[in-house]
Amino acid sequence: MSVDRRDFLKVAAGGAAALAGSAKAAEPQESAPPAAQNADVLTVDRSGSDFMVDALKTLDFEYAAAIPGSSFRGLHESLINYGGNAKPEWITCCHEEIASAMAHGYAKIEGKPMLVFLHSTVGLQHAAMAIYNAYCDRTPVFLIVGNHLDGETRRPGTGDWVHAVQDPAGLVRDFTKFDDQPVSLQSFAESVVRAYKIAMTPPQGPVLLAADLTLQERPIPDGAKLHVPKLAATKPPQGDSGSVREAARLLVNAQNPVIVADYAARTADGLKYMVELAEALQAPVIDRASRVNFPSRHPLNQSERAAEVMADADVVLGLEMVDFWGAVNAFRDQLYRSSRSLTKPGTRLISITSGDLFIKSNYQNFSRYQEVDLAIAADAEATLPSLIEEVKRLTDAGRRSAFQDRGAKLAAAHKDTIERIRADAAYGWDLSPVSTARLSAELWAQIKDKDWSLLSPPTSRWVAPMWNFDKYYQHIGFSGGEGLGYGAPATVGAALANKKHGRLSVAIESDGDLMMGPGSLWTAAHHRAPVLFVMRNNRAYHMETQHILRVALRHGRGVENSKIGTALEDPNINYAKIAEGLGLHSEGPITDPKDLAPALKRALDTVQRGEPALVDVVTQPR
Ligand SMILES: Cc1ncc(C[n+]2csc(CCOP(=O)(O)OP(=O)(O)O)c2C)c(N)n1
Ligand SMILES: [Mg+2]
Repeated sequence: MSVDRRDFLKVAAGGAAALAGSAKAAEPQESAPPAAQNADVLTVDRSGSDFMVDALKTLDFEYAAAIPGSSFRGLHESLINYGGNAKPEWITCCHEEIASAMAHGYAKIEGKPMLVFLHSTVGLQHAAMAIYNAYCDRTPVFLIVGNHLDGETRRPGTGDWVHAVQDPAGLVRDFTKFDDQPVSLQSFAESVVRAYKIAMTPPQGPVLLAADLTLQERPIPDGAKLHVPKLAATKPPQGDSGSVREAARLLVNAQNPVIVADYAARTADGLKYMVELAEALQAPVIDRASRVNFPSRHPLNQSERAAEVMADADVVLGLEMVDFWGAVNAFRDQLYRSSRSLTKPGTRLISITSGDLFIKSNYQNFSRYQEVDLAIAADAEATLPSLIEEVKRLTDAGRRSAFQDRGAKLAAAHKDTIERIRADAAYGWDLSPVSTARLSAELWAQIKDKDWSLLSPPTSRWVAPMWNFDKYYQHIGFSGGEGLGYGAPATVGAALANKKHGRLSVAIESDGDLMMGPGSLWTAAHHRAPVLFVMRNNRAYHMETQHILRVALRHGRGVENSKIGTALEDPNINYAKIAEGLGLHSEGPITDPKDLAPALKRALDTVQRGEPALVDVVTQPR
């Protein structure tokens, strides 16, 4: 049944002759109408996509994460050849959700967007959940989706028709800040700059441009006077002076002011101002940890005593709170759900948030409405310097001495709390599977003297209060939209951002989340993202196990079946093998805690040589 080589070559030669014939036909025919003349033009010196790359390059993107797709092949080719595959450099991904989540993680370290290229329709559909996460998490991501607007020039029998769409952005418009589908190159350049500006203005968020295929692939029109507008970043709004003075007056005169922060520190400056404000007032800070808002070991950090400090509060200052209501109320998830206020009657609430300047209706990520006494629609980080100045100006000697007494009590409470958590962490130290406290402590012991950065949420109580977070890049908060599949790709994007700063990137990943996008590990290996992934492998969608347990108990039906649909067992997943297959140094699965420290050491050595590594640790559920 084998193919005869000579016959095969004859057919191939016939094909080549046919091709040569078509090259001849490339000469434009005088008499042919203009459209038919153009149909056989084969080369172009500069296409629209070259200019698109020129426009994008003005914005200094470092990376573009993508999976190739013919709807943006022009842009892809211009980027790697005309643009030299630098600024931005192409990052090869294995799923559009991964590409978008990588950009999400990157922006939280670097403070600016990564580009993401998406194939028309299907690529954007894949990316949608990750875009939602970035939107909820107030993170700038710059997305470009290919599209083929002109039906006359779509290829039959290919993806051109099934992937073409009238309004690509419609799919994600509810959770992007801006979108456009420009039909001229000049308009494309203007939309690129506008989109960047909008993405970066607090509250930050994802933006999407559609790049029309014809616009990418046609030559730049003769004599086109194209201009890329310059970017003037929008200065975030500061609270008006009268309101800031009023807020300072309330805080200085309060007996027990409390500061609660969610997205307050956007940059290193924000963290510095938070410390200055808290120290000026000697007020407790509850860090809701969407960003590193406050040093974890600062004596005024009372995040682990949130309910206690709220109970004493007479003034609460909420900074960039997405869920202010959730911070001042306790909620019980019972058959009939109930809540109670954590604060006493008469407690005054002040809110400073850019969230008051931007809201969309469909998705309900804005949380329950919280009534407040003073609402300042402004960026908290930009407002803090004037608030600090006012607080200092209004503080007389009498208040200062009261503040010192308050601070001393808070410092003692902080110390007691941390000691209690440390004692709790010792329970089950030698258990197998490994206790999550032991995992956290072993990792901390090996990184604490380095310039480290945790590229996963500080979720566990064994991490947030036990590690010494005092730099804004030491964790990247949460996913925002709680859409699983975010963890590992966000880690990779953030690790790429950390790489040039020489920071040691580590992350604690959960198994259910990793299984949604393990391909991100290959991207880490391929692009030499030096990062340590530590698997907190509890072999379950454990949070969901807890939900089923709750409902089963409510129904009085016992707990035996609660693993059905929630356990990731039989077969157990071997993450070390997955990682090895994707090109990473890997260790594990580790079930005996005494094997953990040496495995972490070997993996960290690899990371410090510039390669990613994964340690698979089988753990207790929580
Ligand atoms: C896309 C998506 N699907 C389903 C869920 C519901 N969900 C929330 S937590 C969770 C389990 C997560 O498992 P894992 O990442 O292993 O963490 P664990 O709860 O075991 O600590 C699931 C399925 C979700 N948040 N996102
Ligand atoms: Mg799990």
